[in-house]
Amino acid sequence: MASKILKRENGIILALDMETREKALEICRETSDFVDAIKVGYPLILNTDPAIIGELKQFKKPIITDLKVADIPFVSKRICEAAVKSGADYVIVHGFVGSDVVKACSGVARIFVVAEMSHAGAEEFITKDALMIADIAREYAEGIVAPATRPQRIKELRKAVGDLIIISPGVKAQGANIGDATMAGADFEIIGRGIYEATNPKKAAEEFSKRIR
Ligand code: O7M
Repeated sequence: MASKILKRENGIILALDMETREKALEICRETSDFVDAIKVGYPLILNTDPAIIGELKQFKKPIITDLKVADIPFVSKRICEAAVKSGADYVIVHGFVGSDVVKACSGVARIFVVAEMSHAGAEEFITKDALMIADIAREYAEGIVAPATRPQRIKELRKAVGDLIIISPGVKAQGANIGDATMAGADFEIIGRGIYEATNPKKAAEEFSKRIR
């Protein structure tokens, strides 16, 4: 695989799940010095335009499109191709759909695979298969998504994925403390509301990055 384009400086991936382009651009302007990548997903893309993906590139950070791709290989590949065409540097793909899907996506995009999720309901299904999903990721992906809300699981997943990148959501708004995921072995903490709903997003991002580092 070519060299990784996601580099750790601040240890934060900014999640943009707001509804307007203006708010997204404002938050990026205020905080981009303190984050290492920008993650954009359905709420912002569907409320604005897929062109928002390309527009976010002005902040000179890798753009991760969080499409949690989970379709048959043919369609999943098409989704990844469209994301890359729109300017995505990475696409997030689900692993529970199986290795053929992950493989198809990895042929056309740099991918992160969701190994395990941060919400309570994740324990009903995905948690029990997370280590097997991690094995698939090891073969095809640049990294995995693992839950900051369960640091012990990050430790286990770290053993399974070796030096793959671990990106970890669930911080602040979902209850995990800043730095917990990093201490457990994650490389980046994904933070959305903790930054974009803060009274002073710039100060919040700066403080969080200091604590993580
Ligand atoms: O910090 P928040 O809670 O406002 O936002 C968290 C972001 O991380 C949001 O964009 C979610 O879609 C994403 N996320 C989770 O919260 N939990 C997961 O298990 C997985 C993700 C994610 O990024 O998956 C790729």
